Amino acid sequence: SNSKNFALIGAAGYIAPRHMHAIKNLGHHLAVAYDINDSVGIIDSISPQSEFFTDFERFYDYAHRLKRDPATALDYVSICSPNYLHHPHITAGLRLGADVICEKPLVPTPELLDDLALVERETGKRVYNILQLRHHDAILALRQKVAAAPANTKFDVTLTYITSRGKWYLESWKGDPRQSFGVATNIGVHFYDMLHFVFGKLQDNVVHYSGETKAAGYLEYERARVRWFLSIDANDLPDDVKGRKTTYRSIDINGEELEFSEGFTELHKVSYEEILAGRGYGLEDARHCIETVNVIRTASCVSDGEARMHPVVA
Ligand code: NAD
Ligand code: HP7
Repeated sequence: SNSKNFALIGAAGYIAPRHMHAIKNLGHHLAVAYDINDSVGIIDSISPQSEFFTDFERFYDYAHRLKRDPATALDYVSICSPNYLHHPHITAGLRLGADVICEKPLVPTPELLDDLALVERETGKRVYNILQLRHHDAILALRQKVAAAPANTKFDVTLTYITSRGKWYLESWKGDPRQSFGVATNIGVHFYDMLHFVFGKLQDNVVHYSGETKAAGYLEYERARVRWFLSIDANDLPDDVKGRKTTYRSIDINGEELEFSEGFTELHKVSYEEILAGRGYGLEDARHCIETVNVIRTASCVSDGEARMHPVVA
């Protein structure tokens, strides 16, 4: 049948239910879930028959047993664990003989991406990355508009990406740079990938500010000059948004504003659909944004011409 068998790693977290729903709604089977935390009762409302383990060893042993029968063997391992565990969880999935679907950021450095390419060759299995902004209607329309514009024009872009978070964020693994790789990598990676997808190759990358809750800089692509600002601090929400909404994702192109805060909840399903149809985004698709965050993480902050600085930091 066309129904595929899935395992899910990091099943108790915030984003895991979107993966469970995508698997279920596309007619597939979540055979086994694993998380070190046992608050996974949500499984009952989506996939009540799934096996569940809190120890990696028991999960891995069970997953190996499933291989004995082609009807139960895992086709995919999906990964929703903290960022620093993606690499070991991806290699575990590949070595189990499954293709892997992993959350962003796939890995923090190009070197780790090269290592995954090696394990892909060793195992003959593939890694796919969730890069869901590439499936967002507003972004797809923008990409077409840019492709249709004269090739020698560069767009002037101001990107403001505010997803406010409470105190818990800095207390959690997301606030620990060793586990999340910092806010620009954890959250910025979405729009660096989107900018590359829309505007082509990166040519210049300058960081103006970098802190625990916000970052800003300048990126120049083949088709755009981009001043960007990213924050998880609710105080940075524009005045007309404060108290009304907690997220504000805006891209201003040559003075024309495109608000793309809405339309995110169904994008995991589309991502799964595309992967299962053989049109998923793999290691080489992820390379560009991983190179970008790797540079941003290690760059020292500089001051710059006002024209290249986001209005919030200029
Ligand atoms: P979360 O903290 O809510 O969930 C992470 C889960 O992983 C937790 O349940 C935790 O117990 C579990 N975990 C920790 N160590 C583990 C281990 N050794 N083995 C198995 N499970 C372990 O975080 P989240 O927000 O769900 O993020 C999970 C992943 O998804 C991250 O990579 C994050 O960057 C990504 N994410 C992506 C989006 C998106 O828009 N695409 C949104 C949110 C999160
Ligand atoms: N929320 C939670 O309850 N728990 C969380 O762990 C996160 C959010 P949005 P998403 O914070 O790590 C974005 O701002 O789009 C609440 C990034 N994705 O729309 O779902 C939150 O307080 C993602 O890569 O967040 O996720 C809001 O009430 C990053 O890992 C609500 O959920 C994640 O933040 C919706 O919050 C993070 C994108 O920007 C596309």
